[in-house]
Amino acid sequence: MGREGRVRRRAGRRTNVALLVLLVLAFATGWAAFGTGTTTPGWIVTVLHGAAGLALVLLVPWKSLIVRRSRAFRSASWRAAAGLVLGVLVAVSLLAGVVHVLGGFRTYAGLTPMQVHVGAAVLAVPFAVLHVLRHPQRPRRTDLSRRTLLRALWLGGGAAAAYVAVEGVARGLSLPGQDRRVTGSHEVGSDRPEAMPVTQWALDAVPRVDVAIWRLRVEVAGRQMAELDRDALLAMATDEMEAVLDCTGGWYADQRWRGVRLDRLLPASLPPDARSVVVVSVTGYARRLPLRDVPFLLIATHVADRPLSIGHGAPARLVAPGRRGFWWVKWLDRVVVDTRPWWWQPPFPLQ
Ligand code: HEM
Ligand SMILES: Nc1nc2c(c(=O)[nH]1)N[C@H]1C(S)=C(S)[C@@H](COP(=O)(O)O)O[C@H]1N2
Ligand SMILES: [Mo]
Repeated sequence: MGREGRVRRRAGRRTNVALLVLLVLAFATGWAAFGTGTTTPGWIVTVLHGAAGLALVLLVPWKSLIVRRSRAFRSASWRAAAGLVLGVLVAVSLLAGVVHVLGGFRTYAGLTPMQVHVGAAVLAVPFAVLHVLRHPQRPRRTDLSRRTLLRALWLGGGAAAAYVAVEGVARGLSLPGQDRRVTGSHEVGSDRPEAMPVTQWALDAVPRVDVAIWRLRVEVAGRQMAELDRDALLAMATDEMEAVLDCTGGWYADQRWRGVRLDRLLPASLPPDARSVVVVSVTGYARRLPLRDVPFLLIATHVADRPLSIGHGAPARLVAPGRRGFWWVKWLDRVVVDTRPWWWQPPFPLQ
């Protein structure tokens, strides 16, 4: 291999490594953005996510050189096909991300851009793993040169410029994107709960609840402390709070909720080793929250002064101000205080 070939190989390796770093960063910050409002601070994660994702586009000219020179690509082997699928999935995800940002919360042929965005990204994972295993890029000491650092800075600058450009398009054309929250969500149905989407996390479905036999049970350290039927709960439902329901599906709504503050249903003094509270739905869907959240939690029976609809969680749902929608458990069955830490659960629901 001549000098020219070596230089080309090195340039190719750097492009591939940069692409991999950006992909991993985009994937990780995407999930972190889903936690925003609970475990990650404000806009940093979503901006980093958008910039990392958009930076992929800047590397397309270099990547297409590598692809055109590749032997697998020239001989049209199945390995090239797998690489192509990866490229297409990443492109679809990226495009859907931008459509979500600019176009707002709506469906196209039954799917929201956010569903396509996350779906394509998750589908891309096995192809990305396969691709990296097939084409390992061994780092060389020369990769850590000043010139590489300079190129990384250029890429970072380009990513920032691309992000600002998308924001500029949103503002310049007054697209929905200009008003989205730091989580990336668009406003839908504030103060009009009937216009608010009915959303389940993944596999859950709106259940049938027979209010005549429905009870809300409260347990502390294995002992049942209270059991309320709907009338008993309604008689206590005098606490109000305004809170934003922000779904990772890409929309949010600001509502006035009414119900019973959770701390009114719990004994005044809890066991000293109590650490968390599990909020369980009649469907089995559940989230565990730290005990320090209790003073802010509402067991809601009403929204915008009207009883909750079944879709929105009747007879009662959790309102967890500041937390993303997937914590707002609907169709409550029981509330259980125990000694496990709140993080003793998958970071996102599985149901
Ligand atoms: C292949 C991996 C991914 C790529 C390349 C990617 C890329 C992008 C891009 C380019 C945008 C538009 C950014 C903008 O214009 O401001 C975006 C937005 C977004 N993505 Fe991803 N993404 C990926 C995976 C994910 C995953 C796995 C999630 C969540 C689990 C996610 C959640 C989001 C969210 C919430 C937004 C909206 C952010 C905002 O409005 O600023 N992404 N993504
Ligand atoms: N039991 C149960 N509660 C749930 C969910 C679910 O799938 N099952 N989805 C959560 C999610 S992801 C969101 S965004 C909100 C949506 O509330 P809404 O349907 O009233 O808009 O409910 C939360 N509570
Ligand atoms: Mo959600």
